[in-house]
Amino acid sequence: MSEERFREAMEMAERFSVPGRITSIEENTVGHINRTYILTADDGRKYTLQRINSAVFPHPEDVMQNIKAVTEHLAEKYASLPDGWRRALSLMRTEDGKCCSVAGDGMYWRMYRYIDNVETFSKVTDEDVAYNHGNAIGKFQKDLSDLDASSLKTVLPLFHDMKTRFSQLRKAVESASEERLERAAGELSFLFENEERGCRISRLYSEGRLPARITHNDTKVNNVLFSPSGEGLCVIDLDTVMPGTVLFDTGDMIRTACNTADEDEKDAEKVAFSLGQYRALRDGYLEASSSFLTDDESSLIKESGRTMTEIVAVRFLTDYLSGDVYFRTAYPEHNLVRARAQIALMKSMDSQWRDF
Ligand code: GN1
Ligand code: MG
Repeated sequence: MSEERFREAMEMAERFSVPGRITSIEENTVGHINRTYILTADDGRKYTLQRINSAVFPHPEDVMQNIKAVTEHLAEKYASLPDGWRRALSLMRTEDGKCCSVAGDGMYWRMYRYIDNVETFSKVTDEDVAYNHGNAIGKFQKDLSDLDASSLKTVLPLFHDMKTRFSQLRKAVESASEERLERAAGELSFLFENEERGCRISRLYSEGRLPARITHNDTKVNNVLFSPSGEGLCVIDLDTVMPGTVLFDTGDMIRTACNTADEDEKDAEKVAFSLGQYRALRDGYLEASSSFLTDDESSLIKESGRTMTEIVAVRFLTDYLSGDVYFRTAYPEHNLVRARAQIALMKSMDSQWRDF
């Protein structure tokens, strides 16, 4: 980490009220959007400090309002459990009692209590992990089902609207370099062939034919903290919590928990959709959610996995064609590799579609 980043993070950390003195700061680069630091204080306590990416979230105050509402609701629910504080993120307050602090450059920063002694996964190769992932997402939705969805802000309008994502892809095609267009030609034609089918779920939602509930919208497996015994303990990364259809969440968990390779696997042949993990994930999810799901919602779970894999492929490819302006990348072809891996996953789903 650069000296400048260290100093900036330390200055922001000091604005939050914590019992000890911060003695170490490490950068965590797992997420694609925000800047994240893990802090340790001299009393051994740890914290997560984050700078919200305002290019992605133009209204960080709305993001924070949603996160405050959701974390407080969950904290109240889990208050009587001995490990209740480990089951929901908790926001630290600034010296003047606020949930975030605005830096001199206008960027919003927030701090969470760090939940330690947990396991996280970037890919899943085990059915028990898949079951527990599904169960954690179902429980998250269920525990928020008594909070009024309309009380939350729509922080990113049309975030999972496939039609919108395809129009962004078309725009990116218009302004892309010849070289990138050429490299992405095969992926582009596959995605355009699958446009109509991919639009189905978001169309049903926008027409009001699927209920609006509180959804997470980024349920990938590395956004779940698992206890050492394997239980899905806490769902993190709450930036995109807002009203949506539960199918956005089922889809994204299927996309990540049933892929036996990493999201950015370079060798597309290694990407495979695991039916066993799918069944386990679905069972874990339904165990927690079947009491509130409608028949329409349940019957579209399988399709949601394909749809959310497609939407992420469209978004990675759009970013590749736009010159990598949205997702953090580690090398020039990273977004293309990511899009290819998602398409390989869709193809693996299709080859087993009748067996789901
Ligand atoms: C981004 O921030 P991170 O890495 O958890 C993205 C998600 C994508 C995901 C793909 C706000 O999530 O929508 O599904 O990358 N978040 C935003 O890995 O765009
Ligand atoms: Mg996220």
